[in-house]
Amino acid sequence: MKNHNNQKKIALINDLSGFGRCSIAVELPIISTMKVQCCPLPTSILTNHTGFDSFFFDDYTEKMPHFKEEWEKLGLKFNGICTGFLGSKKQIDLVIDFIRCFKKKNTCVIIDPVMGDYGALYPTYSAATCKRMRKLLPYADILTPNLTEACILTDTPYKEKWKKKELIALAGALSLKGPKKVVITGIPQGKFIANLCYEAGKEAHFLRTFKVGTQRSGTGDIFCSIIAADAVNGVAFDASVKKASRFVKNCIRRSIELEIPLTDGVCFEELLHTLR
Ligand code: PXL
Repeated sequence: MKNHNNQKKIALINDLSGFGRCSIAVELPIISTMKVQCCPLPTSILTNHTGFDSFFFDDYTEKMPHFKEEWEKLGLKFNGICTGFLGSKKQIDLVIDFIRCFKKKNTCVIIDPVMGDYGALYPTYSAATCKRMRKLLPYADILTPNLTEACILTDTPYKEKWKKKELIALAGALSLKGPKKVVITGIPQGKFIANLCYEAGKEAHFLRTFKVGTQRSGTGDIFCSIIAADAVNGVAFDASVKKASRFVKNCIRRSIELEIPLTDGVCFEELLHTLR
């Protein structure tokens, strides 16, 4: 019988940046390629992401409740809810509202607590927004912070060098706040980049890939969208983390070949077919 819910779908709550390959602009094609219907709910619209010297930012907070109302009328059911860049405290409260409305027994909530990188906050994030972000953690099934975000969320001072034990404790502290699965991304370990894969009740482990080039914008969003699509497709968490890190690494490699500026993210379009 025809039904809006015959195919797996993810509600994607994130910004739409016209240039710079991040958030919805990368997550939508990836989730679609992985055979999951993607329903975007924009939090803001930007000409280009905030890593450029200049950008125009249009806040979408006031329009966000319409999505919840109309999608409820349509009777939409989501297998996944995936959140990313949020512009204000009010937006975080609206996201909580949305999750409360649409999270059912089989809905996986994936929260990418986008707040900063390299020990610093993104320019649109205030200390108050970061504090409010912690309120989202109890609703998360999967959390995908980078090292900077993991520190902010646990009130841990950021530093460059970490012992494995300290990182596992950091992931454990995050997991205690809600998410059963946590992956701390982009941990520099000499020639490698590691992701710490933590599942409550299981032994934590580090998955390492050779570092290629420097970190680029949007790679966290690519990573998170693969984790989200895999989660609703029932792929094991560590296999999914491996797939996501390998894909990001290959995208960075191709971007170096094509001499893509760091601000412009990665040319994932060239490799999208490998996710099929
Ligand atoms: O990739 C994270 C991200 C998402 N959205 C916007 C950003 C950034 C990082 O700079 O500026 C608008």
